[in-house]
Amino acid sequence: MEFILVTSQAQPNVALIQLNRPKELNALNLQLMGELRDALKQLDEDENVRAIVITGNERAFAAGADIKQMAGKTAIDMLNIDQFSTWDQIRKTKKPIIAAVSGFALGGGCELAMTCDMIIASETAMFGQPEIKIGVMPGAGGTQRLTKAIGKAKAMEMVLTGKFMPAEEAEKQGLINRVVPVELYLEEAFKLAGEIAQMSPVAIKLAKESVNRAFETQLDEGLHFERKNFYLCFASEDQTEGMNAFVEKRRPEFKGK
Ligand code: CO8
Repeated sequence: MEFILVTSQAQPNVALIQLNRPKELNALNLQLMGELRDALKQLDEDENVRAIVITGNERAFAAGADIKQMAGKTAIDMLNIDQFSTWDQIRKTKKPIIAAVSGFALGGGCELAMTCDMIIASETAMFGQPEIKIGVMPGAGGTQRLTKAIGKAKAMEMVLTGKFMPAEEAEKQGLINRVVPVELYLEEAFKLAGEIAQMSPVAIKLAKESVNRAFETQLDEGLHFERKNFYLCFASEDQTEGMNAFVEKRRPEFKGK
Protein backbone atom coordinates (compact mmCIF):
# COMPACT_ATOMS: atom_id res chain seq x y z
CA MET A 1 0.00 0.00 0.00
CA GLU A 2 1.50 3.33 -1.04
CA PHE A 3 -1.02 5.88 0.20
CA ILE A 4 -2.46 4.34 3.35
CA LEU A 5 -0.97 2.76 6.47
CA VAL A 6 -2.82 -0.08 8.13
CA THR A 7 -2.27 -1.26 11.69
CA SER A 8 -4.49 -4.24 12.30
CA GLN A 9 -4.22 -4.26 16.11
CA ALA A 10 -3.79 -0.60 17.04
CA GLN A 11 -5.69 -1.58 20.20
CA PRO A 12 -7.24 -4.91 21.13
CA ASN A 13 -9.70 -5.73 18.32
CA VAL A 14 -9.38 -2.27 16.80
CA ALA A 15 -7.66 -1.56 13.47
CA LEU A 16 -6.35 1.79 12.31
CA ILE A 17 -6.16 3.04 8.73
CA GLN A 18 -4.19 6.22 8.19
CA LEU A 19 -4.50 8.14 4.92
CA ASN A 20 -0.95 8.93 3.97
CA ARG A 21 -0.46 11.54 1.26
CA PRO A 22 0.49 14.34 3.64
CA LYS A 23 2.05 16.67 1.05
CA GLU A 24 -1.20 16.65 -0.95
CA LEU A 25 -3.33 17.03 2.20
CA ASN A 26 -4.43 13.41 1.66
CA ALA A 27 -6.18 14.24 -1.61
CA LEU A 28 -8.11 11.12 -2.53
CA ASN A 29 -6.69 9.86 -5.80
CA LEU A 30 -7.93 6.67 -7.42
CA GLN A 31 -5.08 4.57 -6.06
CA LEU A 32 -5.61 5.71 -2.48
CA MET A 33 -9.32 4.95 -2.71
CA GLY A 34 -8.58 1.51 -4.16
CA GLU A 35 -6.16 0.80 -1.34
CA LEU A 36 -8.69 1.97 1.22
CA ARG A 37 -11.37 -0.27 -0.30
CA ASP A 38 -9.04 -3.31 -0.24
CA ALA A 39 -7.87 -2.66 3.33
CA LEU A 40 -11.43 -2.31 4.59
CA LYS A 41 -12.44 -5.52 2.86
CA GLN A 42 -9.57 -7.38 4.52
CA LEU A 43 -10.28 -5.95 7.95
CA ASP A 44 -13.95 -6.73 7.54
CA GLU A 45 -13.01 -10.39 7.03
CA ASP A 46 -10.49 -10.49 9.90
CA GLU A 47 -12.24 -11.91 12.94
CA ASN A 48 -9.73 -10.32 15.31
CA VAL A 49 -10.92 -6.89 14.21
CA ARG A 50 -14.19 -5.58 15.62
CA ALA A 51 -14.00 -1.86 14.92
CA ILE A 52 -12.02 0.32 12.51
CA VAL A 53 -10.70 3.87 12.88
CA ILE A 54 -9.84 5.92 9.79
CA THR A 55 -7.70 8.99 10.23
CA GLY A 56 -5.47 11.41 8.34
CA ASN A 57 -2.99 13.65 10.10
CA GLU A 58 -3.26 16.77 12.22
CA ARG A 59 -3.39 19.13 9.23
CA ALA A 60 -5.80 17.19 7.06
CA PHE A 61 -8.15 14.26 7.20
CA ALA A 62 -8.49 14.69 3.42
CA ALA A 63 -8.83 17.86 1.30
CA GLY A 64 -11.06 16.15 -1.25
CA ALA A 65 -10.80 14.14 -4.41
CA ASP A 66 -7.55 14.72 -6.26
CA ILE A 67 -8.31 17.77 -8.40
CA LYS A 68 -5.09 17.37 -10.40
CA GLN A 69 -6.15 13.86 -11.38
CA MET A 70 -9.66 15.00 -12.37
CA ALA A 71 -8.90 18.32 -14.05
CA GLY A 72 -8.60 17.06 -17.64
CA LYS A 73 -11.39 14.50 -17.51
CA THR A 74 -14.58 14.51 -19.59
CA ALA A 75 -17.98 13.37 -18.37
CA ILE A 76 -17.50 10.11 -20.26
CA ASP A 77 -14.02 9.58 -18.73
CA MET A 78 -15.58 10.02 -15.29
CA LEU A 79 -18.39 7.63 -16.13
CA ASN A 80 -15.94 5.01 -17.42
CA ILE A 81 -13.51 5.34 -14.48
CA ASP A 82 -16.50 4.49 -12.28
CA GLN A 83 -14.76 5.44 -9.05
CA PHE A 84 -18.02 5.23 -7.18
CA SER A 85 -18.02 1.44 -7.24
CA THR A 86 -15.06 1.80 -4.84
CA TRP A 87 -17.11 4.10 -2.63
CA ASP A 88 -20.04 1.68 -2.76
CA GLN A 89 -17.75 -1.13 -1.62
CA ILE A 90 -16.52 1.00 1.30
CA ARG A 91 -20.12 1.72 2.24
CA LYS A 92 -20.77 -2.02 2.43
CA THR A 93 -18.21 -2.56 5.24
CA LYS A 94 -20.08 -4.42 7.96
CA LYS A 95 -17.91 -3.48 10.92
CA PRO A 96 -18.28 -0.06 12.51
CA ILE A 97 -15.95 2.64 11.18
CA ILE A 98 -15.04 5.75 13.15
CA ALA A 99 -13.50 8.73 11.37
CA ALA A 100 -10.93 10.56 13.52
CA VAL A 101 -10.78 13.96 11.86
CA SER A 102 -8.32 16.79 12.37
CA GLY A 103 -7.80 19.73 10.02
CA PHE A 104 -9.41 19.75 6.58
CA ALA A 105 -12.24 17.35 5.75
CA LEU A 106 -13.31 18.83 2.44
CA GLY A 107 -15.18 17.64 -0.64
CA GLY A 108 -14.53 13.90 -0.97
CA GLY A 109 -12.80 14.09 2.43
CA CYS A 110 -15.96 15.33 4.12
CA GLU A 111 -17.92 12.72 2.14
CA LEU A 112 -15.54 9.99 3.29
CA ALA A 113 -15.94 11.06 6.93
CA MET A 114 -19.72 11.04 6.50
CA THR A 115 -19.56 7.58 4.91
CA CYS A 116 -18.04 6.36 8.18
CA ASP A 117 -20.46 5.55 11.00
CA MET A 118 -19.28 8.10 13.55
CA ILE A 119 -16.98 11.12 13.53
CA ILE A 120 -14.68 12.25 16.34
CA ALA A 121 -13.09 15.60 15.54
CA SER A 122 -10.25 17.65 16.88
CA GLU A 123 -11.03 21.29 17.63
CA THR A 124 -9.11 22.28 14.47
CA ALA A 125 -11.30 20.20 12.14
CA MET A 126 -13.02 22.00 9.26
CA PHE A 127 -15.79 20.34 7.29
CA GLY A 128 -16.85 21.55 3.88
CA GLN A 129 -18.10 20.80 0.39
CA PRO A 130 -16.16 23.41 -1.61
CA GLU A 131 -16.61 21.71 -5.01
CA ILE A 132 -18.76 24.61 -6.21
CA LYS A 133 -15.66 26.83 -6.17
CA ILE A 134 -14.00 24.65 -8.80
CA GLY A 135 -17.03 24.46 -11.07
CA VAL A 136 -18.52 21.15 -9.96
CA MET A 137 -20.61 19.76 -7.09
CA PRO A 138 -20.28 16.98 -4.51
CA GLY A 139 -20.30 13.53 -6.09
CA ALA A 140 -19.70 10.99 -3.33
CA GLY A 141 -22.80 11.50 -1.24
CA GLY A 142 -22.26 15.07 0.01
CA THR A 143 -25.60 16.47 -1.15
CA GLN A 144 -27.39 13.52 0.42
CA ARG A 145 -25.60 12.75 3.68
CA LEU A 146 -24.90 16.36 4.65
CA THR A 147 -28.54 17.28 4.11
CA LYS A 148 -29.71 14.36 6.22
CA ALA A 149 -27.20 15.21 8.95
CA ILE A 150 -27.65 18.97 9.31
CA GLY A 151 -30.87 19.77 7.46
CA LYS A 152 -31.64 21.44 4.15
CA ALA A 153 -30.91 25.10 4.95
CA LYS A 154 -27.44 24.57 6.41
CA ALA A 155 -26.49 21.94 3.84
CA MET A 156 -27.67 24.12 0.97
CA GLU A 157 -25.57 27.03 2.24
CA MET A 158 -22.46 24.87 2.56
CA VAL A 159 -22.90 23.22 -0.85
CA LEU A 160 -23.77 26.44 -2.70
CA THR A 161 -21.12 28.67 -1.12
CA GLY A 162 -18.40 26.15 -0.34
CA LYS A 163 -18.06 27.67 3.15
CA PHE A 164 -16.36 25.52 5.78
CA MET A 165 -17.99 24.50 9.05
CA PRO A 166 -15.68 24.38 12.09
CA ALA A 167 -15.76 21.38 14.40
CA GLU A 168 -17.64 23.09 17.21
CA GLU A 169 -20.47 24.12 14.89
CA ALA A 170 -20.44 20.66 13.26
CA GLU A 171 -21.04 19.14 16.68
CA LYS A 172 -23.91 21.55 17.37
CA GLN A 173 -25.49 20.69 14.01
CA GLY A 174 -25.27 16.95 14.63
CA LEU A 175 -22.76 16.24 11.86
CA ILE A 176 -20.23 14.73 14.24
CA ASN A 177 -20.22 12.90 17.56
CA ARG A 178 -17.90 15.21 19.51
CA VAL A 179 -14.99 17.61 19.49
CA VAL A 180 -11.91 17.14 21.64
CA PRO A 181 -8.56 18.93 21.94
CA VAL A 182 -6.26 18.20 19.03
CA GLU A 183 -3.90 16.01 21.06
CA LEU A 184 -6.81 13.75 22.03
CA TYR A 185 -8.83 13.13 18.87
CA LEU A 186 -7.21 9.83 17.96
CA GLU A 187 -7.25 8.60 21.56
CA GLU A 188 -10.93 9.50 21.83
CA ALA A 189 -11.69 7.62 18.60
CA PHE A 190 -9.84 4.57 19.94
CA LYS A 191 -11.76 4.81 23.20
CA LEU A 192 -15.06 4.72 21.36
CA ALA A 193 -13.87 1.94 19.05
CA GLY A 194 -12.62 -0.04 22.07
CA GLU A 195 -15.99 0.28 23.80
CA ILE A 196 -17.80 -0.98 20.69
CA ALA A 197 -15.26 -3.80 20.26
CA GLN A 198 -16.36 -5.25 23.60
CA MET A 199 -19.93 -5.81 22.39
CA SER A 200 -21.22 -8.81 20.47
CA PRO A 201 -19.78 -8.54 16.94
CA VAL A 202 -22.95 -10.11 15.56
CA ALA A 203 -25.26 -7.66 17.31
CA ILE A 204 -23.00 -4.75 16.32
CA LYS A 205 -23.11 -5.76 12.67
CA LEU A 206 -26.89 -6.10 12.70
CA ALA A 207 -27.37 -2.87 14.63
CA LYS A 208 -25.16 -0.92 12.21
CA GLU A 209 -27.06 -2.34 9.27
CA SER A 210 -30.37 -1.38 10.88
CA VAL A 211 -29.37 2.21 11.71
CA ASN A 212 -28.15 2.65 8.13
CA ARG A 213 -31.40 1.20 6.88
CA ALA A 214 -33.21 4.17 8.43
CA PHE A 215 -32.32 6.23 5.38
CA GLU A 216 -30.65 3.93 2.88
CA THR A 217 -33.48 3.22 0.51
CA GLN A 218 -33.91 6.92 -0.19
CA LEU A 219 -30.11 7.31 -0.10
CA ASP A 220 -29.64 4.91 -3.01
CA GLU A 221 -31.90 6.98 -5.21
CA GLY A 222 -30.31 10.22 -4.02
CA LEU A 223 -26.77 8.95 -4.67
CA HIS A 224 -27.75 7.87 -8.18
CA PHE A 225 -29.20 11.29 -8.93
CA GLU A 226 -26.17 13.08 -7.49
CA ARG A 227 -23.74 10.97 -9.55
CA LYS A 228 -25.48 11.74 -12.84
CA ASN A 229 -25.30 15.46 -12.10
CA PHE A 230 -21.68 15.20 -10.95
CA TYR A 231 -20.72 13.52 -14.24
CA LEU A 232 -22.68 16.18 -16.12
CA CYS A 233 -20.51 18.89 -14.52
CA PHE A 234 -17.60 17.41 -16.48
CA ALA A 235 -19.38 18.30 -19.72
CA SER A 236 -19.04 22.02 -18.83
CA GLU A 237 -16.26 24.46 -19.63
CA ASP A 238 -16.67 25.73 -16.08
CA GLN A 239 -15.36 22.43 -14.70
CA THR A 240 -12.23 22.67 -16.85
CA GLU A 241 -11.79 26.32 -15.90
CA GLY A 242 -12.44 25.74 -12.18
CA MET A 243 -10.06 22.81 -11.82
CA ASN A 244 -7.35 24.30 -14.04
CA ALA A 245 -7.54 27.52 -12.02
CA PHE A 246 -6.94 25.49 -8.85
CA VAL A 247 -3.97 23.68 -10.39
CA GLU A 248 -2.55 26.96 -11.77
CA LYS A 249 -3.17 28.76 -8.46
CA ARG A 250 -5.40 31.54 -9.88
CA ARG A 251 -9.02 32.66 -9.56
CA PRO A 252 -11.47 30.88 -11.90
CA GLU A 253 -13.58 32.79 -14.42
CA PHE A 254 -16.87 30.97 -14.77
CA LYS A 255 -18.91 31.58 -17.92
CA GLY A 256 -21.91 29.34 -17.38
CA LYS A 257 -20.95 27.09 -20.29
N1 CO8 B 1 -6.52 17.75 -4.93
C1 CO8 B 1 -5.22 17.81 -5.31
N2 CO8 B 1 -4.28 18.48 -4.62
C2 CO8 B 1 -4.67 19.12 -3.51
C3 CO8 B 1 -5.98 19.13 -3.05
C4 CO8 B 1 -6.94 18.39 -3.81
N3 CO8 B 1 -8.22 18.27 -3.43
N4 CO8 B 1 -6.06 19.86 -1.93
C5 CO8 B 1 -4.83 20.31 -1.69
N5 CO8 B 1 -3.98 19.87 -2.63
C6 CO8 B 1 -2.53 20.11 -2.75
C7 CO8 B 1 -2.26 21.54 -3.22
O1 CO8 B 1 -2.37 21.64 -4.62
C8 CO8 B 1 -0.86 21.75 -2.69
O2 CO8 B 1 0.03 21.08 -3.55
P1 CO8 B 1 1.32 21.88 -4.17
O3 CO8 B 1 2.14 22.23 -2.96
O4 CO8 B 1 1.95 20.86 -5.07
O5 CO8 B 1 0.79 23.08 -4.85
C9 CO8 B 1 -0.86 20.99 -1.39
O6 CO8 B 1 -1.94 20.05 -1.45
C10 CO8 B 1 -1.07 21.88 -0.18
O7 CO8 B 1 -2.25 22.64 -0.39
P2 CO8 B 1 -2.29 24.25 -0.32
O8 CO8 B 1 -0.96 24.84 -0.63
O9 CO8 B 1 -3.46 24.71 -1.15
O10 CO8 B 1 -2.59 24.43 1.25
P3 CO8 B 1 -3.36 25.63 1.95
O11 CO8 B 1 -3.18 25.43 3.42
O12 CO8 B 1 -2.97 26.95 1.35
O13 CO8 B 1 -4.92 25.41 1.57
C11 CO8 B 1 -6.91 24.11 1.30
C12 CO8 B 1 -5.56 24.27 2.04
C13 CO8 B 1 -7.86 25.24 1.66
C14 CO8 B 1 -7.49 22.79 1.76
C15 CO8 B 1 -6.66 24.12 -0.24
O14 CO8 B 1 -5.60 23.18 -0.54
C16 CO8 B 1 -7.84 23.73 -1.07
O15 CO8 B 1 -8.72 24.56 -1.29
N6 CO8 B 1 -7.89 22.47 -1.54
C17 CO8 B 1 -8.95 22.00 -2.40
C18 CO8 B 1 -10.21 21.72 -1.61
C19 CO8 B 1 -11.29 21.28 -2.55
O16 CO8 B 1 -11.73 21.98 -3.43
N7 CO8 B 1 -11.77 20.04 -2.35
C20 CO8 B 1 -12.79 19.45 -3.18
C21 CO8 B 1 -12.17 18.69 -4.31
S1 CO8 B 1 -13.35 18.09 -5.50
C22 CO8 B 1 -14.03 16.77 -4.71
O17 CO8 B 1 -13.65 16.38 -3.63
C23 CO8 B 1 -15.14 16.08 -5.44
C24 CO8 B 1 -15.57 14.85 -4.72
C25 CO8 B 1 -16.56 14.10 -5.55
C26 CO8 B 1 -16.25 12.71 -5.86
C27 CO8 B 1 -15.28 11.97 -5.02
C28 CO8 B 1 -14.46 11.08 -5.89
C29 CO8 B 1 -13.18 10.60 -5.25
